[in-house]
Amino acid sequence: MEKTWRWFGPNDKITLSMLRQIGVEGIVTALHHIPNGEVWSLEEVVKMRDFIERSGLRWSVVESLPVSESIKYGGPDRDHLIENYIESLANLGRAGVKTVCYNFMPVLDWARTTLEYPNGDGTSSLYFNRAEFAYFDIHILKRKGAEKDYDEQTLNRMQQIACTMDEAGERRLVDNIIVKTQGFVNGNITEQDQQPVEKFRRLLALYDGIDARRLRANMKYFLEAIMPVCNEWDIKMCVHPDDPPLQILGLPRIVTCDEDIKAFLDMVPDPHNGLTFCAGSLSAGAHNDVPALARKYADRTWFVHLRSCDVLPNGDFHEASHLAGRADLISLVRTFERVNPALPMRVDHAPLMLGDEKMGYNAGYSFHGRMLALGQMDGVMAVVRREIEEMKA
Ligand code: DNO
Repeated sequence: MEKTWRWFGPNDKITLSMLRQIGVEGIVTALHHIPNGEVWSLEEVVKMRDFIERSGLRWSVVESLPVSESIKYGGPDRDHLIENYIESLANLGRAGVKTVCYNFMPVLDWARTTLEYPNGDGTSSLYFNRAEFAYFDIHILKRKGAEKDYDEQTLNRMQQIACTMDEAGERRLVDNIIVKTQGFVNGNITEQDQQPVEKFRRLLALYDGIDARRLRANMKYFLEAIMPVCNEWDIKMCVHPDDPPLQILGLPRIVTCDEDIKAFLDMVPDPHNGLTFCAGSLSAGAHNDVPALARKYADRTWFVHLRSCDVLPNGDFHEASHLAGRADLISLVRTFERVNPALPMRVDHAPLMLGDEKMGYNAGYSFHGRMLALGQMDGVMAVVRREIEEMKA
């Protein structure tokens, strides 16, 4: 697989020359300075491409070209926003950037409750505590009917949390769940927002009456509209699975499991409609057999996120080492190296270690942690490629 790295543009503290030194081949990035919904002009795309190429790397994958909320819930301006999206895709195609990752998650891009959960060895990882999430939903957001979405055990744990919760703790939860994990991925809420919870409630309200069936129909409408430009420029669209792959906050989520993936691939059966195989997101759902999903969908996978989670009996999950956890990345590398050895892969979220915690990196995107993970995956890929060669000989 092609070794890529998510880089956040010229202001990223991790520079392209650092990435060359650690064996990165391709860059995954976006035009983060262009507001959601606006056209990515050819000039801006070429500027970014050339900046990357001057360092001896290539712009392999766009992550993400964000799908505006209104396209997802089917607002009155969706056709105009889809036109803009098509124009951005055409400009990417003209510039030779042909793999585009996006997601179709309403309101929230990804969710964690703790960003620095101590691992016991001095490093820390991202963590999703189901009971803390319930506290956010029920006590902070005060969503109507939220209690019925949680089992008794989670509600009991939540009561314990409520006994010791204070203002600072509530602020931390809001910050982790809807601010720090969102802003840097062009999400709906940024660090500048003064009233994040109010804004978040207004966003949730946009989905009143939108169930999974409607959301899926809107996804189909969007995909059918963009397939002609994807065919013209051979652009591979790859949807990112919902993270976590669960129903949350009363929102419909439609890329969470085997049936969902099958449904969206079948509803627009064009090879340009494909998947970002995010092993981390998928492994956070106890219902997903990740290696089996990889085998089943490798031929419609255009981009891979290598990351692994462990799910605890109480429903919490945390991000594991890239060589451990439920995702079984060794098995995944075997599958993808066989089916498509040119497939771009990047290591995804990794622990904070060796001073990463002082650097202010975007949540999940440490330097040392990701470098270690890339080294681990590089080793696995080298062994697997050797195995494949030996089998052919
Ligand atoms: C989080 C990422 C997501 C992902 C988008 C793709 O770290 O995995 O933000 O980039 O969902 O659209």
